Amino acid sequence: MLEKIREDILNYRREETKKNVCKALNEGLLPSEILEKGLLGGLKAVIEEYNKDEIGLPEVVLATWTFREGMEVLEPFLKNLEKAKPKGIIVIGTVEGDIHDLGKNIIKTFLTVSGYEVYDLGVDVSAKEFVSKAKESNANIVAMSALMTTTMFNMEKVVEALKESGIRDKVKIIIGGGPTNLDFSKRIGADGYAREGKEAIEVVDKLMSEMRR
Ligand code: B12
Repeated sequence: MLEKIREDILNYRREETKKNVCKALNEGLLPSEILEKGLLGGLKAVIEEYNKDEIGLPEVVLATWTFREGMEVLEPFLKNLEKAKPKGIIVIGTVEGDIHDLGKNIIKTFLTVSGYEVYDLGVDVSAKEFVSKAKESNANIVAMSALMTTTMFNMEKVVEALKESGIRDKVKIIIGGGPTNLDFSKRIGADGYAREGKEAIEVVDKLMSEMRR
């Protein structure tokens, strides 16, 4: 069944994806397994095809729509795993000028499933919006995504805006996305960086425990 879902994404079969995610859930497969081996497995294979120039951006868009429809079916089941008091509050978004959100949405899902309350500001989020939501929600963590070399520098604007608003010492900042790395996170004054979902949970857990000290 997981292989079928992977194939559905690779062939942009939206209805089949939804049906097969339901079937997999009915068969008792773990939601986390359906996410990692089925939906994400398919998406990663599509990105590989794109990187090898075997398909173009329109096909990637079709695959991302298919992935999203599968996620819509799966997400409530992932969330049901964790109902306890949240481990912390996170504000997440893709920075200004950037509309890539697949990676950000995956990180949001991982953090939600691991027990955090996550407020998603969406894409093309200004520094002002990050600051105002962080204040309003009493956030512990601000998480930013950027997929382009042209937009990654807007992350630094958010760090500066958090400083100017006086709440920099109340929040930890984690960043991620294609062109970013640990060095860059340090250079712009963020507190952490992660390459993917599991690592993001580890880094955020560590930042939370540093804050409690
Ligand atoms: C899919 C895609 C699109 C889709 C986006 C759909 C969507 N809803 O997101 C569409 C077709 C809309 C698109 C548009 C554009 N794109 Co585009 N796109 C891609 C592509 C092929 C894949 C990105 C992706 O979704 N990967 C899959 C996800 C799951 O991985 P990810 O995003 O990397 O996320 C993981 C990690 O990075 C990390 N992570 C991500 N965010 C965060 C946040 C935190 C806090 C943490 C801890 C971790 C983390 O964890 C994630 C999960 O593992 C990349 C090429 C590539 N190979 O990456 C180009 C790419 C990013 N796009 C690019 C470009 C140029 C564009 C356009 C300008 C194209 C155009 N000419 O119009 C527009 C951008 C418009 C804008 N203003 O943003 C360039 C950027 C080049 C650069 N300057 O750096 C790339 C690199 C392609 C290329 N080689 O030229 N794109």
